[in-house]
Amino acid sequence: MAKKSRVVIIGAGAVGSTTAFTLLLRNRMDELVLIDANHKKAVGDALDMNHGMPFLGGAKLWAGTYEDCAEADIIVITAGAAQREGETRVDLLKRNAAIFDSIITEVTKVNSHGILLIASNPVDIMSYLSLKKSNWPVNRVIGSGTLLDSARFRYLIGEKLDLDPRSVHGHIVGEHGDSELPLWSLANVAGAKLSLDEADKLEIFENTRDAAYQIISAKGATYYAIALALDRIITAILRDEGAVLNVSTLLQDYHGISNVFLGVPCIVDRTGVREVMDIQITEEEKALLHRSADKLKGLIESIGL
Ligand code: 6V0
Repeated sequence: MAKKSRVVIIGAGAVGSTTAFTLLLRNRMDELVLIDANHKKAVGDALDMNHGMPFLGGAKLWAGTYEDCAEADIIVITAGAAQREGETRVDLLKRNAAIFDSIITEVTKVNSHGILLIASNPVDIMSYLSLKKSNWPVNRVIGSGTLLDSARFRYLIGEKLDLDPRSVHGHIVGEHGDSELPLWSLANVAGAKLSLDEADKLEIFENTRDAAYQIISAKGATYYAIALALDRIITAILRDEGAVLNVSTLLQDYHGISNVFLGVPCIVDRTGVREVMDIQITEEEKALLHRSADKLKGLIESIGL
């Protein structure tokens, strides 16, 4: 009998439970496990979603424990404190670093073959911490990176040009956060440059970069689009797609940047990040990418990682 595919989500809060529901709706795996420090919440979510099983695709779902990570193909970490209104992602760092330390210890006690997919913020640093703590190969520790930001960017460009965002190609790279940058030099529709002036570009980028602040100020948290972005990465892994996605990975000699996780276009398949794409960027974009890398390196150093 073929091995069952299993995804474990650690942190059944807004992001974790919405991701679980998205995966179930799209019938992505055979088994889905929810783990949360608040076990009662995970039990409640599992019950609620299980009651929809007659309308879904046949996956098994339960609220579990770390023992369930042993058979997991992908362990998604969405645990931690959510960004508070006015709080930068970086302010979250110290609160989430301690939580991660214990989660990675528990996961690696029982699993050494899976893929860690990190979404908790600041995601690039949490991914770096997960790599160091797990000691797993670099390709198997992935951050959601700037995939969500790139989706927001494509949506906003599409809105401005009255085009379907799926027809818009565009990349946000760097930190998932304030120092991220748009690669305007690569943005296109069917290979054609975008007809946007500098004011349009600035407005689109600022609304992309500040989207999380806008949503958090309106309703306290963001979870639908990130759940879809996580679903996209999970699908690329489980189906061995070789999809190009802007995930966060440990860069080595990437436009002169090493030893830091940043969101850049990567090829994602069953092995995790199979390859970092070798893309041409302008000198100005390179300088901004270095600035983003330097910011994250400074933070990593400041907490003694
Ligand atoms: P939430 O709704 O507060 O959920 C967090 C969950 O984690 C709660 O259910 C907690 O009980 C649980 N938790 C806390 N500590 C532990 C632990 N040690 N073990 C297991 N579970 C634990 O937060 P929300 O779901 O809104 O956000 C979760 C994380 O995702 C935050 O760090 C957000 O900043 C981050 N996001 C990342 C995005 C991205 O693009 N990468 C996008 C949106 C949110």
